[in-house]
Amino acid sequence: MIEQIARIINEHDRFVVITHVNPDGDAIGSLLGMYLALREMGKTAAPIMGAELPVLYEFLPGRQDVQIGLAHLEFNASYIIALDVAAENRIAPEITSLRQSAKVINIDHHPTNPGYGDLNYVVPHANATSQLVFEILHKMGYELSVDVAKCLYTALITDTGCFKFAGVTNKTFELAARLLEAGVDNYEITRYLFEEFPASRLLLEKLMLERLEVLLDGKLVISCLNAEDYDKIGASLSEGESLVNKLRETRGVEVGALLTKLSDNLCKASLRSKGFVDVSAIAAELGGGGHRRAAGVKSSLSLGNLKAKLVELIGHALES
Ligand SMILES: [Mn+2]
Repeated sequence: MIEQIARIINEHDRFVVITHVNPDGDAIGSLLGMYLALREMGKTAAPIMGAELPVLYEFLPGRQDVQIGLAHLEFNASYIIALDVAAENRIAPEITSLRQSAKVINIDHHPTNPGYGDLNYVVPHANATSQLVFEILHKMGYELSVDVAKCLYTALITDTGCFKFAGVTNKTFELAARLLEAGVDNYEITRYLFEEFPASRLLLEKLMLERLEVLLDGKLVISCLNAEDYDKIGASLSEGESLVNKLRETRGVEVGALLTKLSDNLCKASLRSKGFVDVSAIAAELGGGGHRRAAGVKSSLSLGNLKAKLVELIGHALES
């Protein structure tokens, strides 16, 4: 499949590149990396998102070309390249109509991806979608620029937690080495991503820690935030994205869960596990999805009910 996708991209022009709603570093890095590489190859391409780029990623090259929605798209795309999008309902509603006029190339590493594209390159053991973007570009004979490498490296270190998470192998470091060889400055990227948080994020973290509860014999750490907290602090929702990781950093903890009440009838839960609990299965039971050790769900349950349900499901998973 990779050969076929590489050939199709080589032989065609006019690509729209998209990713999932609430994009993380892998989503945005893969999106901008693929977009910039297509442009460098002389192709017509546009990176399209459903909402503004999160502030955290404003250091990335290509960000100024991101279009919000379809109003300013100036060409008819022949292919839509969907990156890191686990399911079609993870595409922003503002841009789903693209699908009517163009074929979809689905490039992803979520194990739950059903292969909704016309062409699918889904590799669950890949560390990040950006690894698959790199492989395809390499197959195409594309020579890596420092700008594209920066984007792909950002994606890689985000999805591996700076090479801390499960699934990191010698291959991960080989890819990292290729990207650094292309001219990426590791500290420049890690500083932007992990040492330049706005003060508002620290205040969110403080609230999260104040409210945390240790349950299930110390194996679950759970906390809650709500939309009013974000408003009061002046933080955007994207600033809370990786806070949940903090909740699993303690000895004996197997699952960290951060619940956020987004509105009166919508809550979300971010789940992280450390050893054996498959949080993507727990999220799937409630209508969400993700990876074994990192998953999430949006739910119309009240915060209290969602929390009770999660504690129950995690309790079962810990017993089995
Ligand atoms: Mn990813």
